[in-house]
Amino acid sequence: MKHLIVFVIQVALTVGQLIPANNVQDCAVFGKKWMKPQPTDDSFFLTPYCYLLSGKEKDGHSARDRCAGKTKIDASGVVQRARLVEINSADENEWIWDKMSNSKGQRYIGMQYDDTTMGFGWDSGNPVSFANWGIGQPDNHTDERCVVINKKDGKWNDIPCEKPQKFVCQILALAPDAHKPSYYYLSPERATWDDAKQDCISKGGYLAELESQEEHGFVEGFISASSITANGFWIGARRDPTNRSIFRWSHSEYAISFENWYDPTNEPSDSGNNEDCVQIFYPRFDTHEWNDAACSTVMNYICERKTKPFI
Ligand SMILES: *[C@@H]1O[C@H](CO)[C@@H](O)[C@H](O)[C@H]1NC(C)=O
Ligand SMILES: *[C@@H]1O[C@H](CO)[C@@H](O)[C@H](O)[C@H]1NC(C)=O
Ligand SMILES: [Ca+2]
Ligand SMILES: [Ca+2]
Repeated sequence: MKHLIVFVIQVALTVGQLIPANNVQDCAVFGKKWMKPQPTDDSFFLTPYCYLLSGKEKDGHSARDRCAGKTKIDASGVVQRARLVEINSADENEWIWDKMSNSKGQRYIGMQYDDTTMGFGWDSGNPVSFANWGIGQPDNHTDERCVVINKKDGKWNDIPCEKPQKFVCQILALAPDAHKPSYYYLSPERATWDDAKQDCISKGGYLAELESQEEHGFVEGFISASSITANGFWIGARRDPTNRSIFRWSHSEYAISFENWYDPTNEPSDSGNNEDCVQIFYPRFDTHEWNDAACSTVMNYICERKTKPFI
């Protein structure tokens, strides 16, 4: 009987870890039309953003400006700025498309043609990790540099930016604490992913959650400047045991949205169906990109915290 109780408690804790951290603000703070995915939605997914489906039509550039004009100053004085939506997963696409069923027309998203890269890119500069073009698109049919999501099928199409359309904005909706600058710690010692996670917690932090190109770049600089010679650094991403194709940050419990895989055609490779944890490769491959590796591997790690620098 005693064993049974212990077993039940362990199951409860495991499930508890999969519940998203409740640090997304009520989207109503941005205005009454802002919304976020609800667990009751057919296409619920985890996201740190609130979304707005515009009522008005604007040309592509004005739509971008309209989103960027929607700002909010959080409690720590950081200005949050909305943007045309950046769609990073099939789940996010599905949810937005589903919300579009209540109104007419296709809608601009935050993607346009970039002459430098000669391809379509996100306004943020984030890598395009997900795309959902309709058949034969983008076709540049009549000088088409802006991108819409279709109402009919949720697919994307390039269209002329001059065309007035409705649009979708998004804004980061993490509680103010999430916008405080982070401090990082590169461990000189090596540990399994679980022990590394525990050590970060004991230091008042958590295994690093690298959530943007900007944050990643900062940490890469930190690694390059350090004298630690390591084969890799654990970070806080790990496969969700209920769906191993999803990686979650262990502290915030969000599914990762920014990702930075080493050779994305091969990684994450899940070799031996046993690669649940994520490392930054360094310096063996002279890169700071990500690889999935067995969590029992012993390596260096990176902790992050908001309160004060690690000493
Ligand atoms: C798209 O079409 C316009 C003219 O219709 C042309 O000037 C432009 O170079 C084309 N862009 C690409 C990427 O082919
Ligand atoms: C797991 O997640 C992926 C990516 O979101 C999704 O495509 C797939 O259907 C999910 N699988 C299950 C069994 O839920
Ligand atoms: Ca087109
Ligand atoms: Ca791998």
